[in-house]
Amino acid sequence: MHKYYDIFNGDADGLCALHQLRLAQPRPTESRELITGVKRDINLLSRAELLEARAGDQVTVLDISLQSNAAALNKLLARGVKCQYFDHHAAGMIPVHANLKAYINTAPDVCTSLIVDKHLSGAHRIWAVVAAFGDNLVAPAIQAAQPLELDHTELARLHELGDCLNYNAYGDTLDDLHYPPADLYQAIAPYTDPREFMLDEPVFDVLKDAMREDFERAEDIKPQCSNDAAALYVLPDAAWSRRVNGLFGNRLAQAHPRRAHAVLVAKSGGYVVSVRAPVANPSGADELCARFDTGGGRKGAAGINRLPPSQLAAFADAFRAAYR
Ligand SMILES: [Mn+2]
Repeated sequence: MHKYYDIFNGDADGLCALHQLRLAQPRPTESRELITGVKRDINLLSRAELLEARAGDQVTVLDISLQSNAAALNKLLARGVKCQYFDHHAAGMIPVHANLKAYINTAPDVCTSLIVDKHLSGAHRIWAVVAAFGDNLVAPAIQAAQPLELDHTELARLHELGDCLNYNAYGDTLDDLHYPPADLYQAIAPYTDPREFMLDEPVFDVLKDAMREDFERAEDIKPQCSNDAAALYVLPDAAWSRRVNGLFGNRLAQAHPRRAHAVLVAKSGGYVVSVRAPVANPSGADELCARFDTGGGRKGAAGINRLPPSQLAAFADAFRAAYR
């Protein structure tokens, strides 16, 4: 019997993309394997489970960059494994192979769940709306929801669900998360309607409360330095810091669009740094971070994987000088 491997990013977009697809095209549980992880864990095609994949088996990949998985993908294709690939991240060269069907769209107003929605002709649109909200694509989410004729309260609830599913995926390892994403997928899998899921399952309320608590902890932290142009925060070495730092940075950026933000999370032997340039002038973050070892990123948002404690002061100076 052939096996089915469903490989998906553990965030709202990955979960909802797979959910839409399997509502429309169910797979037999006994021959199916789920492969997922924390949001940042994107090298999923290199997982050991896939070493057993053989000719005729089917792999479905959702919401992880093809570029980052190209070598592993090519090996699977060469072994005769059939691959369906849905994604909106930078793809690099898409292999041309009889065993590969790729649905890639890197437009900034598209997420993987919207790509799957198009593939399924809108069959489970409401889950694509949840995912688009989760990926912070608010306007596309509202646009996609038009034919569903939802009222404002329902839309706001779907937005909250998207945020909660997305929040759950942030952390260094599965231990940081409230729910392993595979379990969260199994929890939503029986529901065709997210509104029923929110009413019937405790998961939504658990995540909503946990997210609020994490935010309250972050808001208690005073910035190490702050002026009109730049603010720098250091969060402690704790699971809640790793869960909330990305969302905390987004919220700061939205609240202060003319200010640059650096959010550092302490980690044994240094800091993980994320820098967001001012929303009103998104530039310079990549250059600033690239001046430090393990630094890099995009103009508007960049980071340093590991900043040694001895360089904290130098980083703070460079950050303030870059955004005056
Ligand atoms: Mn996504």
